[in-house]
Amino acid sequence: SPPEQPHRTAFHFQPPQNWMNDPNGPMYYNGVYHLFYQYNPSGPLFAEHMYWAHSVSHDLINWTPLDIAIAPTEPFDHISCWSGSATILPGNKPVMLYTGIDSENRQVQNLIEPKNLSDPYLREWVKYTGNPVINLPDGIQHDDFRDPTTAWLADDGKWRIIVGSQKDKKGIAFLYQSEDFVNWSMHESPLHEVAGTGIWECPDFFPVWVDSTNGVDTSVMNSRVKHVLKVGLFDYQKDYYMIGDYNFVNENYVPQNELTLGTLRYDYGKYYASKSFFDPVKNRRILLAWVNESDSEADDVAKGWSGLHSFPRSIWLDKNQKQLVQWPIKEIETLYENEATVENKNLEDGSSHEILGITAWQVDVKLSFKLTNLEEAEKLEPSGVDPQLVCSEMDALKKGKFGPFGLLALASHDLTEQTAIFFRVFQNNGRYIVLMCSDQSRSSTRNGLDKTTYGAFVDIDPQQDEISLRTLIDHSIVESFGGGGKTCITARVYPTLAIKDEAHLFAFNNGTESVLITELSAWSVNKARINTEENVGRAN
Ligand code: DQQ
Repeated sequence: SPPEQPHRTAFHFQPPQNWMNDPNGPMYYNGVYHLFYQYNPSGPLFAEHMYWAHSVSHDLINWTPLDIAIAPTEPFDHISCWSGSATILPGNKPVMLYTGIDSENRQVQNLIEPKNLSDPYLREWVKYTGNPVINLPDGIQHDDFRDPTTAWLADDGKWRIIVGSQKDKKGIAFLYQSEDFVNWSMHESPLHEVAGTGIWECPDFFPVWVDSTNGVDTSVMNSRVKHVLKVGLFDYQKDYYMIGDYNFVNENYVPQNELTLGTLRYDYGKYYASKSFFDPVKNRRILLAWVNESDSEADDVAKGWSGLHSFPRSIWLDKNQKQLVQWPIKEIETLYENEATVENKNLEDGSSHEILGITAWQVDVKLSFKLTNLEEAEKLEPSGVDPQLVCSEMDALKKGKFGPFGLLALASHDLTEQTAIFFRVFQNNGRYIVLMCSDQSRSSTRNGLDKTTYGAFVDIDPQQDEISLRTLIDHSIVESFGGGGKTCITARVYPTLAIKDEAHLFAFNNGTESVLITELSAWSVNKARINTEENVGRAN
């Protein structure tokens, strides 16, 4: 029988085996969600020759694997087929742009289209014979030009895309225009560039409503939207974003926040190469990302696989218009089994409350904390403070006044193993500062794992609002959403004791001030059918 795989997941997307990284070309087309992904069919590590694997779904939860969609076969993608994006052209015609590494080792942009639009699963994809449609620009290094976005169409009839690049460590989003999707010309100035940030990977550019949590189709441009530019910083393996105003007439993008390493990230844990798409069925924008392993390459070889995707999230602009908000898509509820609830439970100094009646290693838990006596909070001057550093110096065992309080996920019965997701509340000049941490330092008795602690501030006022936390726990991934999705932290953990029935879930308070859990709900999450063999037939 095959070896036990306690760290494969139950409801997070992954292939049956081998290496996976970026989500590619997600789209909804004629009743079906499509997800492609960077895949090495020959093993569990990243390789020189990358492919696009392909899965389809009717609900974004259960996925059916199909044949490889793009393989390195032609001079324009001879070495590798890297990331790219889908665009639905007028007449309901999906196409993809992706990066090929050509036979001379240059990164170029290629076009593909479905072979047969009447195949409901779009199994076969045909490479345009005139590829590449975009060549490496002059003065750019051969390996610094990749990851075309979904295109947007303006009133002047021209499509636009951006492509990630760099020159002398200046990160660049090159802007291209086309009237026919085949002939592309570079606009004289990039959409945006920031010195010192290194190459920008997997850029994403999309509108968000200023007054609604609904999604916006990528080509919408009017005074009710702002535009998000997300870039993956290769040097840091982190996704950063800006919110700003875009005017297609002069191709001007003015972010209201400049990209700095301190802020604004989609997720302050492990979360990279994300891509969003507009879901016209439920009128929302959905965000997917690659979450890589925290164990070693030798571990990945032993497991035979590497890489997960985050659980799909809806993404929208916060009502303060200063940041985005993310929340797991509601389809997760179709996997809910039994519910456990707690109401008005006071957690005194040093106490914990075990959440019973659920499967603690496969669970979705939401809770809210109410704090009183806030004037007693410790002082913290936040400017110049690195929240991640505060979280690692003041870990889950370090007593404070308000906090640490939160959840102990994937905990062994004696808490030898635990992943602590918690808050601390400080004050400074009459305002309160909420810190959110995900502490992996005790997540496994095993050595040789990356157990970095993550942390970020949550922009909420604990005097007005309760402090909420939602965490999705799935064997080796812990995705946490603080303040209703204002601050997100994803971690990978490899417990050895806290697996299966031996995994426990607690709410805890290690601060001297007591905190009140006003409400808590937790649901066991059933296993989804994700790329499993028994699911293959379902597409036929
Ligand atoms: N992964 C792809 C590239 C992209 C990078 C290669 C981001 O296209 O820049 O697998 O993780």
